[in-house]
Amino acid sequence: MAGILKSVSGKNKINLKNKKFALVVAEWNEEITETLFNGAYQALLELGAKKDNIIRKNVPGSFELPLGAQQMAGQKKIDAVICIGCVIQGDTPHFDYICQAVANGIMNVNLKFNKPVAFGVLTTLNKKQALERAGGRLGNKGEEAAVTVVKMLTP
Ligand code: DLZ
Repeated sequence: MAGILKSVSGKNKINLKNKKFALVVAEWNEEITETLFNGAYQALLELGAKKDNIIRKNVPGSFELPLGAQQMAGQKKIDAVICIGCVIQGDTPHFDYICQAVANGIMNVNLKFNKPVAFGVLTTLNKKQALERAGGRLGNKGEEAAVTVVKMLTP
């Protein structure tokens, strides 16, 4: 077990065999979000989750992540949700509206359902910054989001 995954090993490690996860993945900037998805998915498997207990739901863009997360978190069988997205700044204030709405929306889902819902959403100034955080020199933020929900499930 490497890197950040080590932070959930040790005597407090939770058994994930019967835990069910939903990954909600935005299709915008797909090259990036697929890498984040793979990071999160592999991390869950390495931490002990079963393939059959991980479901994926695609949404068009990051703005749709809170609704997708709500649809998943509202299901009794789902223990935790990981939202995956990538918003890259453009020439207009659109970026700020999307990022703020997505962050607030995802936080609301956490609190509404009392379940971990991770913010695995890159909000970057350019594509280079996004690539650095999607398997590049700054790691994979999808993997970190998976570790976050596992830590939150740990009693
Ligand atoms: C419209 C839009 C733009 C310009 N940029 C992004 C982006 O960088 N990342 C992302 O995830 N989604 C983007 N979107 C799409 C919005 O999230 C949303 O899907 C649309 O505004 C429709 O609600």
